[in-house]
Amino acid sequence: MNRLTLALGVALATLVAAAPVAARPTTAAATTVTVQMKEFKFILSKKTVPHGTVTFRLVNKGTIKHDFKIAGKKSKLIAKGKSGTLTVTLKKGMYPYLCTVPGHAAAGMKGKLKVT
Ligand SMILES: [Cu+2]
Repeated sequence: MNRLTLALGVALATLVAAAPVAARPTTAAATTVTVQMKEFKFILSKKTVPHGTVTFRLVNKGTIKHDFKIAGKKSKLIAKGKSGTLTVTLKKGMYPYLCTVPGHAAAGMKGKLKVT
């Protein structure tokens, strides 16, 4: 074994040892926020969430269909008594949310979520 082969071997061993560290997931947390929907407001279980993946668990406690839109993503319409989810990745900032059924946001189905 000459010096070059030895150096290559050491470099390879270092790479292999370093690989698991690089493959580790980021520290960004996954958060779930329960959103109660009713006429005409949203009640969120959290008003502030850490940045990262946020799953909104949407529960319609009202009597008509509602949806939930945040950060350009919109859930399907959720019927009375039904639930659904919407998952988004959020960076730091303030994110307005609303129900896109005509008239609902104006009636109160809107708000802002703070992402830290
Ligand atoms: Cu609505």
